[in-house]
Amino acid sequence: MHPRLFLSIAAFVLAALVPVAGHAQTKASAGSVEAFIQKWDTDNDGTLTLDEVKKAADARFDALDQDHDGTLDQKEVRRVLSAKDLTKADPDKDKTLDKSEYQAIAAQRFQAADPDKDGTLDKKELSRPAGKALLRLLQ
Ligand SMILES: [Ca+2]
Ligand SMILES: [Ca+2]
Ligand SMILES: [Ca+2]
Ligand SMILES: [Ca+2]
Repeated sequence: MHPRLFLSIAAFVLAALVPVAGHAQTKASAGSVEAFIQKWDTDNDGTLTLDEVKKAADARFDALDQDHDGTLDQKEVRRVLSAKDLTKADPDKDKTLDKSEYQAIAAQRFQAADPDKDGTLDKKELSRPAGKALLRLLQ
């Protein structure tokens, strides 16, 4: 095969592959909800209860608490909560979140993400905006 012809075929094949890669990425983000459920669904019923979500919140809190002082200051919590959300989640106004305050927002967002009020979140509920807002606190 003529090298130039080969190169143009190679370029064509590469161009054809790019949209496929983009598609795979969209799939991966949908799959991450599934992976998250699998990770925390201790009773393996395919949905998450508030108890299961609280365990995830607990682990996330510990991971965010980089100086291990038992609270999240504004800097530590910045990646998951805006300054406005932090103020709302901080009823004692000490500008930090302790674990019970963090659990309280997770519980609030859990209720918001459960419109059918059956006490569990399935994959569909977790994929909606309210479900995603909860997931931001947990992973
Ligand atoms: Ca479950
Ligand atoms: Ca801390
Ligand atoms: Ca506080
Ligand atoms: Ca539900």
